[in-house]
Amino acid sequence: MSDGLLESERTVEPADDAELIGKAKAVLEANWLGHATSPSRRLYPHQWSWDAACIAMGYASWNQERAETELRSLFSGQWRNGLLPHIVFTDGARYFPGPEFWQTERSRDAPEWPRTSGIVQPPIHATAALQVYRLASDRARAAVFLEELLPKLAAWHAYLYRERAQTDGGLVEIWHPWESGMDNSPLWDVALERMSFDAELLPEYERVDVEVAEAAERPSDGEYDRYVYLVSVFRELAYDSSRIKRVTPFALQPVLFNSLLVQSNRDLAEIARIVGDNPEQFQTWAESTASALEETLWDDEHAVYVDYDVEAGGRVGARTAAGLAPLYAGVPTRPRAERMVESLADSRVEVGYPGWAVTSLAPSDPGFQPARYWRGPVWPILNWVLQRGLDRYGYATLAAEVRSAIVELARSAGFWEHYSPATGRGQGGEHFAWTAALVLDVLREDELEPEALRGPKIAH
Ligand code: 9WN
Repeated sequence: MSDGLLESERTVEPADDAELIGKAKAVLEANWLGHATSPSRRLYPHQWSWDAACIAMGYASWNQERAETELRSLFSGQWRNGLLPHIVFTDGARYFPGPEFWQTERSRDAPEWPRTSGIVQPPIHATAALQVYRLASDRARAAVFLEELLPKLAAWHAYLYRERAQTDGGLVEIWHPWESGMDNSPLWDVALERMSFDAELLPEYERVDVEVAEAAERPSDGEYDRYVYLVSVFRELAYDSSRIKRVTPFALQPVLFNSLLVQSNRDLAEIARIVGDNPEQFQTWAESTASALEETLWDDEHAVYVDYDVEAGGRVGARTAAGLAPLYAGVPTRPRAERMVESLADSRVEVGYPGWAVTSLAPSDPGFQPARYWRGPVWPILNWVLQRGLDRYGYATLAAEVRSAIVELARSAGFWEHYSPATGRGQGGEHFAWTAALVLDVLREDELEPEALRGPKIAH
């Protein structure tokens, strides 16, 4: 394992863009399991749902077959009720909680094989599938792929609206912090603290993550007890959503999850048009979730969107960069978008001039911890979502600066799970697949200028 030092600290010449692309591809290759790509060989040796979607987007411009296989493998784990599991397991790899802990065989909906977890992750898959089509070298083949994926994507979204939405609104809810993709974000603190359970009665378990990554860069043991407790409730209820919905102590409507869903619905509507199917249902879903975000989750005082705690019946107090995600889906009105961009200063850190990135928690927040996972570090995915949002509203220079930060962090420290906002040092897991994939997405080989013509990357 390398030390995560900045290249400058090692006195190695930084890679130019073409070399960096080569290194990113090598990271994906090293994580290739033969049927799918693991996020990081030692820390996460299986396939993860929203990572896989980002990884497919990273493969899209140069390896159509891999991109298609990545999504196909993920959907091979889809449940009969449409649930797309957050992990599709690979036999024999070491991770907690593994298939023997999830015991998804208790549900009639889970596939016998591949083994999977029993919860979900943010829905960004239709967006990935559409990108795979758009960048494909063989469009005819990609159209056949879209035709194959459309009913599966439709079943996935239908599951979310059927099992995870309240009857009167378009927002869908999560029942576990892992479902947010931002596991130990302060967004879930109040809901987790409210949960009461007897730690003595928890099923026995042993963490593997803290053997493989720095414990100080991972969630705490107390948080893991809560994660494990929630899984034990779900498996006790045989993963039956109608029963879980009645008793789950944790139910939130996250801004990021719902924003990605809006865009995925828009992209699913486009997929339907491409293959000659009816896009109406997907457009209706997109609009209902977008309106609910506008009406329920906008925080006018802080000019950002906030999550809703369904269990407590109120808004979540913590504010993070995830609250900017509606820009990505084109949800806010122009005046709201302008105010959001003005308020960005709170959570941005300068990384590799002229780049800047948002942190997972604003440095000014008393709970900010620069190394502790989703409580401060810079995460490529949050910045990738932001740069797409900024571009969408015409902030081309700002978007390019965020892209520059994503690229420069990887260029100087390597492809890490997350980065220190203070030093740019790599943290968490190393040789990280979706970090490489997102770099490949923002720095596309087909768009590189020949060496001689290459000037400064950012126009001011
Ligand atoms: C639990 C794989 C996943 C990401 C999540 C990230 C982390 C898992 C963990 O790793 O979560 O799902 O064990 O910490 O929080 O966003 O998808 O990269």
